[in-house]
Amino acid sequence: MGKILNMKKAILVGVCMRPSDFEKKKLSLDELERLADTAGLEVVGKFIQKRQKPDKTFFIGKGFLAEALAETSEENPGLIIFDNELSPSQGRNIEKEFEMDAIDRTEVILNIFHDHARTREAQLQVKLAELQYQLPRLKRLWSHLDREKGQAAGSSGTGRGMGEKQIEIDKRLIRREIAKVKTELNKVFLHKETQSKLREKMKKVCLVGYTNAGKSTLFNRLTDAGVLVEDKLFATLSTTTRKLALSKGRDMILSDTVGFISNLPHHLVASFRATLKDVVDADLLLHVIDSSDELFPFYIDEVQKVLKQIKAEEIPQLLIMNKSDAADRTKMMFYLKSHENSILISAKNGENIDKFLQRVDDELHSADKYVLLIPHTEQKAVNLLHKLGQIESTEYLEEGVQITAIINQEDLHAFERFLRK
Ligand SMILES: Nc1nc2c(ncn2[C@@H]2O[C@H](COP(=O)(O)OP(=O)(O)OP(=O)(O)O)[C@@H](O)[C@H]2O)c(=O)[nH]1
Ligand SMILES: [Mg+2]
Repeated sequence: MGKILNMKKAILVGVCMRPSDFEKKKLSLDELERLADTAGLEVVGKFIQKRQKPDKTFFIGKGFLAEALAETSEENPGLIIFDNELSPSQGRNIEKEFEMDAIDRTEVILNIFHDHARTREAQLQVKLAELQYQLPRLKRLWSHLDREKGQAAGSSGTGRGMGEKQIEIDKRLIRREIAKVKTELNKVFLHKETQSKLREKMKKVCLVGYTNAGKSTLFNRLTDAGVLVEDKLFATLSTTTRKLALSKGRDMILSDTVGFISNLPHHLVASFRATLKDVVDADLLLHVIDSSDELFPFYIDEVQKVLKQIKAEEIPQLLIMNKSDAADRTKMMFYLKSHENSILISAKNGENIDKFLQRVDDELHSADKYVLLIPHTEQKAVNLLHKLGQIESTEYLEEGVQITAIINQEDLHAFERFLRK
């Protein structure tokens, strides 16, 4: 992961394989530029080649890349960053041919994660992802040994290069390290499991969304956690959880968590199992969206894709259209009308926050609403219901009192026999 650190200037390149995807590809390169910027790099050129399929050796056309480099030669870039995923051998071929370092989007993201990991949990998760990314790419570091010393042995057909042996030793070391980190992470995971068992009775709510949507800003407005907020990608990497009082004495557990991004490397998703556990276990997801970005529907889809990947797509969602202060109001009104489960807020200036909390409360407890018929002889049960539940309506009928009330799951057993079918 050291390549980025020594470089300052980079060019970004991407291959677009379907003409209809060209606009999307441009967006993706803009995002890659933001990622590079967050990683401390200066982007001096962006180039997209349209071609039907990737070049086997270099991924991108050799002539195209040579031209891109010639065009930016005055800036003297030291790094080529690919928006598409490079195979280890393609990376090696480019570095050899152009005598320049070449990395892909995944490596940039891993670098940012590395720099932003502040908690032990995040650090372990990033380390696991890095090791898994390095494993198939080790050859890059050692191929020079094959060229220098191994060739004679290699040409006999049976012998193997020094580099190759070294790679195997290194691979074994890395595998051992991976196992160690996984054991550590499992401990974190088990600890979380115990913690969440203790909190089982309370409803769990999790903020999810694209990176930079404003999840942590909203979290801070609702709690006193003081989570770091930054106009940078991936400011948050580990989960912070707080108890939060809703109306009428009901509580919920709210978690702020890592943001998502398009084409999230799958190693990262797998490595972030401990952090993403809060998402998977939630009763309700608050999907925070930057509605000041006119492309927000695209980002919504990207987040849904990741939720599907981690098997959280069935959990009920509220779409929190954030940054209302900077959004196009007319457009938003139209969107809100056609999406019932959405609400417009500003985490920054507090607009609509009370209404939003009411919606969360309703959403969480709508499933806990019951109609009961309590005989007039059971006044004690009525009293208990007033104490434990939240009464919505009362009607006096001949056979008893008919009450509509919200009752917590753990109190339900006391009223089971009065439930109306
Ligand atoms: N105008 C405006 N800006 C906001 C609002 N909410 C958040 N922001 C800004 O958006 C940027 C990102 O905010 P964060 O809260 O760090 O976003 P996040 O979703 O937690 O981002 P990651 O942790 O990187 O995934 C910051 O510069 C915030 O000040 C809002 O309601 N209006
Ligand atoms: Mg955050």
